[in-house]
This record gives sequence, C-alpha cells and structure tokens, in this order.
Amino acid sequence: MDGNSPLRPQDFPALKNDTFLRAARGEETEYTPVWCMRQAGRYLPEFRETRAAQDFFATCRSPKMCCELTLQPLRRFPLDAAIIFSDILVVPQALGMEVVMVPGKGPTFPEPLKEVEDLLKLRQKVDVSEELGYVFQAITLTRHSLEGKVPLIGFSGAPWTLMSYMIEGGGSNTMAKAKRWLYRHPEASHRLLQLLRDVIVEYLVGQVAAGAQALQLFESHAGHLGPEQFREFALPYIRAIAKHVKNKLQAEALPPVPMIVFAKDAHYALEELAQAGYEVIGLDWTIQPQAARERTGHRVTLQGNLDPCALYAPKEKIGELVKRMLEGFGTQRYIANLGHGLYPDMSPEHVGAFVEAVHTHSRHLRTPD
Ligand code: 1CP
Repeated sequence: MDGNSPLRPQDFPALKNDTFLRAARGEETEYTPVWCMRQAGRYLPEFRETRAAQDFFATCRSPKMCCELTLQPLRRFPLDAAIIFSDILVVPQALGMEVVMVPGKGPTFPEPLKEVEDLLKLRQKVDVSEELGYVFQAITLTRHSLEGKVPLIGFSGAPWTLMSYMIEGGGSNTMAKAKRWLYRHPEASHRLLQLLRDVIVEYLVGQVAAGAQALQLFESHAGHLGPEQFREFALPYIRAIAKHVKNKLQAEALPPVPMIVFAKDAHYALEELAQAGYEVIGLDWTIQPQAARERTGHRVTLQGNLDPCALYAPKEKIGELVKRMLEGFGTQRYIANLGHGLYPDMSPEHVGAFVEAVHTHSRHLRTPD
C-alpha cells in the first residue's frame, strides 16, 4: 500500500477552506461559515436513491456508502463543512445491543434495558477499534475523497441521549422509562452513563486519529431533563468528555480539534455549557441570538439556530430570516446552522437558498455600503 491509500489516515490533501475551523477557534472570518445538521439526508433525491433497498445500519457499516452520502450535499451547495454520515446509535450497538431500523417507525431496540440487572448484558470493556472501526475507515476514506474542499466533522451522541434510547427502545415523547431510571435507580444510571462516557471518549479520539477535523457531541434529549437533572446526569459527562478527549489527543500527539456541544432545549444551562470545555455551543431555535450571546459572553463560538421549519417559507422570506439571525449573532465567533436537523420533506432548493443567504448577508454585514 502506498502512503496515499484512501484507508490510511495520513497524507491528507491540504485544506482549501478553513473558514469553519477558524470560526470554531474564535479567529476572524471574512464571511460566516455554514453547514446543516442532517445535511446528508432523505431530503436529497440522490440520498434516497443510494439508500434505497439497503438496511440503514448496513449502510452505516459501509465506508464507501458513508463517504458517498457525506459528499452528496457538498456537490449541490457551497457548504463550509462536511459531517460524516453515520448515526449516534452505533455506540449502543458497540456495547452489544441490537438496533434495527424499522421502516416508518425509526431506529428500534428489540431488547431495551428494562431492569438494572440488564446492565450486566452490556459489554463492560469495549474494543472501540474492533466494534467501530468501520466508522474510522469511513472517516479516513471521506477525508481523502473530500480533496481538502472543507473540513470533516466527526460526532457522537452524548451519554444521557444514548442512555435514553437504550432504555426507551426508540424515540419517545416523554422519556418516562429513561427518567424513571434517573429517579429510581440513580446509582445504576450513573454506572451506565460512565460506561457510555468512556466508550464515547475513545470513539471520538479514534475519529480524530482517523481524520476528523472537528467533533460534535449531540445531547439531543437534553430538553427532557430539567436544570437539576441536567446538572446531575448530563453536564458532568459532557464536561468529562471534552476534558478527556483533549487530554488524550495531546497524549497521543494527535491534532487538537474544536469541539461542539449541541444540547437541544437546554437553554436553562447555557452559562454552564459555555464553561464546559467546548469551543462551540450549538443552539436550537427556541433561544434568541442576542440572548444567547449575552449569556455566553465572548468565551465561545455559537452555532445555529434557524428553525428548520423556516425552510418551508418562500425563498425571499428565508433570506430575511437569515439576515435577522446573522444580525443577532454578529459577524464573528459564529457558525450558521439550523436549530436541528433537516426534515425529509424539505426542498433542496430551499436549503440552497439558506446557504446562499448566509454567505451573501454575512459578507454584506461586514462591508455595508
Ligand atoms: O433511512 C434513513 O435514511 C433514516 C434517517 C436517518 C439519517 C439520515 C437516521 C435514522 N440517521 C441518519 C443520519 C444521521 N444521524 C447523521 C448523519 C450526518 C448528517 O447530519 O448529515 C447524524 C449526525 C445523526 C445523528 C442522530 N441520530 C441524532 C442526533 C441528531 C438529532 O437529530 O438530534 C439522533 C437523535 C439520531 C437517532 C436517529 N437516527 C435516525 C432517526 C430517524 C433518529 C431519530 C429517532 C427518534 O428519536 O425518533
């Protein structure tokens, strides 16, 4: 194998557009970088075609397919970052749980955790390279295939969000089963959260070793916790993940990468999140840009937060909403995004209008005539 093998995490092509990374690190940018959560997704006809008739998790296990799906939105839109196509639920699979994609229902665990004793069924020591090596290979292949166009973001679910899926067995409106554990079995809950934390740390470090240039931690179910439970069952793990990932990257002589935390609906904890060791705080659309800025100071870069449903609006309206959002966040220490992922019925054309509006208005705001 020569040094440029697409499956070797070395000799990557030089990065041509580092706007996203500079904004993440708090450096000045000449325009506002933009990417979209779920930019590789079912709203793209080419995504539906590639995914057709294939099992979702089989797709996740194919580095070639993950690479192709990651690149698809970049062929259409001048996005400033790519995010590796995968899913947060590959981590519970690595712990030994079965997760299947049920058409029309979503990801489902046939045997969710019911009793505290069920924790013993989980692998207590996970060989992350063995269980999740396919994600690392997908990252390496994609980083080579990107040809340095934009940086590649790696990601993981955060411990509480993964715990909630492992107990609920799938999506849930109330999270009642998972929250029941927090109230009735706090010690066992902490044991599970610690197990997840340790696997996530190794998983994220492995992603950087494979070629990821930034990392995002998804605490998508933060809003189901109130401030007290967030402080007890989510925040300490979010903090520990940033600290341990950074320490390990340094110890293993890997490049330091910016880390993003997206704790959906956790604006009650914004001040604490701003001090949790992340360079970037991802925001959902329920908080006003100015308020988020005031509450986080200038310690962190903010990312977000247009209501994804705003993309149903006519294109001119999208432009107006983007302009207002950019004015609210200001020109620096900011990465534009939606406040959550794109939905399958959204129009690619409107996604394009969103991306273009960010680039146009953000340049205009810097040099008003
Ligand atoms: O068949 C399909 O294509 C299913 C749709 C789909 C897609 C496109 C799922 C199932 N996962 C994904 C990819 C995915 N998931 C990415 C790819 C990269 C990109 O953003 O372009 C990412 C980052 C995720 C992360 C993810 N998966 C999250 C965190 C983000 C969020 O939405 O809050 C969560 C909660 C999941 C679980 C999941 N996977 C899939 C679905 C439908 C769900 C939600 C299930 C539920 O709660 O009901």
